[in-house]
Amino acid sequence: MKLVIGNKNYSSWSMRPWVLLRQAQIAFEEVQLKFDERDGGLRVAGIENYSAARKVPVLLVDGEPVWDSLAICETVAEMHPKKQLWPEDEVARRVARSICAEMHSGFQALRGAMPMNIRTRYPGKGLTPASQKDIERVVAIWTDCRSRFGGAGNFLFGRFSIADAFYTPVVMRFHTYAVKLPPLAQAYCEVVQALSAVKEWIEAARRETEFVAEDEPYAKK
Ligand SMILES: N[C@@H](CCC(=O)N[C@@H](CS)C(=O)NCC(=O)O)C(=O)O
Repeated sequence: MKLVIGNKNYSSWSMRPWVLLRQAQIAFEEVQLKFDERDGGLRVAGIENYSAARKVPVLLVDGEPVWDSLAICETVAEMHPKKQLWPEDEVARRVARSICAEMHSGFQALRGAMPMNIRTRYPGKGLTPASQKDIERVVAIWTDCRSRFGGAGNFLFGRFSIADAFYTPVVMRFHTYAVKLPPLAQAYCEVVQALSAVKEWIEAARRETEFVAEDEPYAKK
């Protein structure tokens, strides 16, 4: 399997399946392509060799592309049933799927106002009434999952699952913009940041030097 990703500092969609595969100890070859803004809009240099959709991430299974982070995580879960990447309990699994879908198709205000930018700190930036509403919804999701399904484990559904991988980029955003969180949400952020896969991604993101203007609304001009 090959996983095609973008810049580790900026590509929140790429981070989800990468963290999932690494944390679950599923072997894969990483292919990193970089964002290119030279012709005006943002594109991923070289992506046409991997996917007609021209976006990262892409998972290549025996050369066949699977694109879109949710489809990739579903595929990985199906290929590795013993890893239990979705919660085992049926009700928990339905909720886990719902919160991943909600993250996948929603939270536009949070995404727009607080783009993922791991190596930088912008405390207090990006807080608008709309992004605040998204933050409150994330906190409500985490609180509900931890209290109903967390059990003795530290993750949303006890053990690490696809749901945690999906919310990891949000944890990165909360850190960059120093979002004030209630204790349960703060504790969950710390658990996610302590994961070996997340630490590895963060270290690589910090070493990157490319500047992508589209993802840098708060950089000094
Ligand atoms: N829903 C897709 C979104 C993928 C996406 O928007 N990727 C961005 C980078 S994080 C991208 O490839 N942008 C390049 C472009 O739009 O040309 C997923 O979950 O994989």
